[in-house]
Amino acid sequence: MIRLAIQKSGRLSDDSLKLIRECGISFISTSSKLKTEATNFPLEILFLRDDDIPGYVADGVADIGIVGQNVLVEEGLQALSVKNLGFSKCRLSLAVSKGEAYTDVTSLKGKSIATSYPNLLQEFLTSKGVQADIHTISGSVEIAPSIGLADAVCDIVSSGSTLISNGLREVETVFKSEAVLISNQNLDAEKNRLLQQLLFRMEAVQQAQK
Ligand code: PRT
Ligand code: ZN
Repeated sequence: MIRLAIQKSGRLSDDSLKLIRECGISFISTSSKLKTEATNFPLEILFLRDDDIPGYVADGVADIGIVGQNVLVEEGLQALSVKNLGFSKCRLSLAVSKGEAYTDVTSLKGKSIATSYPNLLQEFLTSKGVQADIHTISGSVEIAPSIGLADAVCDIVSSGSTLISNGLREVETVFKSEAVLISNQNLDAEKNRLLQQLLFRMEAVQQAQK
């Protein structure tokens, strides 16, 4: 039996469940359940918060998982990555107030930036040689400039409409992300065989969609 961790409820959930089903795996999922067992493959599915998935896979609580690269890399666990899955695409971007002057990334020198991704942001700023003040907050990052908490934000963007509705202008892409399959690095032979079977089926699903 191999244990897969997926997001319980959020932007990764539907496409994660869809991918497993497209791999020919049947299971009963109810929104209240925290785990379920497949009926036609030796697979157990755990439903977790996305932020917890990389850590649980690293620790072996789950054998494999599906998570956004943004969360995986922020947590410093990119070594667990096995396969890009092509859904939940988004980007981590820097944005400033609509009226704020901005020429390039050096405009952020000495400014305060609110984000839930301090590590990815710090790495980006360091690579550009820019020193800024990073304020780590866990949610509602987009309102930080309008309430005077920060000069700029660094947050996840997909359509861009959330930034616009908060009077913000996207100025730099910090990181591009999509969903990724991750694996514990010490799987036993049996679990590794099951992972290879799943990967084979996922390849076939992706080929069929091309
Ligand atoms: O409860 P749990 O902790 O499990 O979920 P969560 O609320 O932390 O995550 P969730 O479900 O919002 O996102 C899960 C993953 O989906 C993220 O880690 C990304 O990899 C990916 N993803 C794809 C997104 C988006 N698109 C997205 N648009 N994650 C967040 N957003 C948010 C963003 O934070 C902002 O508030 O949507 C808003 C912007 O959207 P647009 O379309 O207005 O630009
Ligand atoms: Zn989360």
